Amino acid sequence: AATRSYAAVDLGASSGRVMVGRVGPDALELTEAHRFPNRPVRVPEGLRWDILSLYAGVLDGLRAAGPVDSVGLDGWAVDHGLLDADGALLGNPVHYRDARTEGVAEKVWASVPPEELYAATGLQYAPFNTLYQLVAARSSAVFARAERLLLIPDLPAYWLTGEQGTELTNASTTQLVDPRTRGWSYEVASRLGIDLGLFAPLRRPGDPAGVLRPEVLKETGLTGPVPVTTVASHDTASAVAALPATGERFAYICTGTWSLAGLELPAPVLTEASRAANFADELGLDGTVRYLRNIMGLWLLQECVREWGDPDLPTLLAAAAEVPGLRSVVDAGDTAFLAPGRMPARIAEACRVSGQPVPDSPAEVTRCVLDSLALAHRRALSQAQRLAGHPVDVVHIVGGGARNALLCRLTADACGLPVVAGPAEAAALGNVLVQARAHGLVGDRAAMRRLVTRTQPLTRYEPRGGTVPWRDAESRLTPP
Ligand code: LFR
Repeated sequence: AATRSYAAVDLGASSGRVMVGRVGPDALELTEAHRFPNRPVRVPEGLRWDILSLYAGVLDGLRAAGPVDSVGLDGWAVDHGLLDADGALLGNPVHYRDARTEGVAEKVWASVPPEELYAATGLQYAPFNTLYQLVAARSSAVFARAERLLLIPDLPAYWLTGEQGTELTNASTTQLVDPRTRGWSYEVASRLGIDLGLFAPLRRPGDPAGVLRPEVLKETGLTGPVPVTTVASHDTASAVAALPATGERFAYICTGTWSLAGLELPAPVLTEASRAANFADELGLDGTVRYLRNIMGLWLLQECVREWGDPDLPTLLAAAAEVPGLRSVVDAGDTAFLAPGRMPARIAEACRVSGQPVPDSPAEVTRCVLDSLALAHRRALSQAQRLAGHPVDVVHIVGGGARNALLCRLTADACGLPVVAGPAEAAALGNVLVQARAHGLVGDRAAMRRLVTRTQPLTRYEPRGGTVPWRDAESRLTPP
């Protein structure tokens, strides 16, 4: 039977990649065409993304991919580029870890109290939500010239096609979308003086997004027409779309720089208890709700490893597996760990302040980080089930952390639930599958997931040892 090829551009906080997915009635095969580093750059005005180097990586990747039936783009959320009246980029996009949003939330809350903001948008408090970034930028010189705002994956999509749009799943991370109507929250925007006309029209996964421009074809050696298809452009939404899940009683953890832990729901949870627990109602494929919490994720380890001069990771993880578990834990949901730098010292300090043994060697610090992540996964998933009234029997771990056996095993133990780990490239797979579906090659969301389950290697971890030690460890941390 016929197979088709789709290029998935997947932009992550530490690397970007162009993957080629071959899809047939009973086949799904992903190969890497090109991977390139994403290195944020600190300049005097702050922390910035090198978006042009990422775009060069996208073009290199499309050249390496060769002939494809369509291209889709996904990437990290909340960040954006500003364009002037001629459609030219105004400076480098600001990194969500930049300090410009410090103290901004309090200003916003003076106009729209946090309770009202949550009831209207269902988004968790995070200092970097696009809303706070826009309020922080409002009086800057660049902002005065801005006529258009494009979210990160929509920006290279514009450069490839000449067409502008705002993809809905990613728009739901701006805190300017109402998760009930799945449209803009005009009231929140107007009360904060944010002009929604800055955003290009909304488009949904599956919508056509233009064709590669003639110059792009020339530069990549591709033969046109090559359509660009809108996918679930928030990387986490793409990853959730490709979960190897059956039925409804599942939870997921998308692991990478972040851990996004939660549930897929038919409708948002907007209760005050949910706000107090800081859960987000982000939008997923087909109008689903990704009810989840942001946990610091492997960022904690990446930053330690950077500080230690990049030791061999498998060796470090093997040593961490030998360290006695749960000696010290930190709150891996704490935004105190958001900014880069001095991570081992900050972790040690958090242990000291909470009266626990201070981890010393890299193996001990690594164990503390992985125990803390597993504990945060446990806490998020048990709260999500309770707040949504949606019990689960299994936890899917996808993304880079699915390759980290120790993290998967500890998460199974902490949650007291079986963990199914994989696929690691879930975001790229979700990107490919939404393109394939738009072109009639796969059926509905359930059929997409069945195809992932049948074709991708998965590893199952059964919980061991009971959850009592985890409950005890939890009591050492202050409640969220
Ligand atoms: C993961 C992710 C998260 C989002 C964070 C910042 O890559 O997209 O979902 O909260 O990055 O954009």
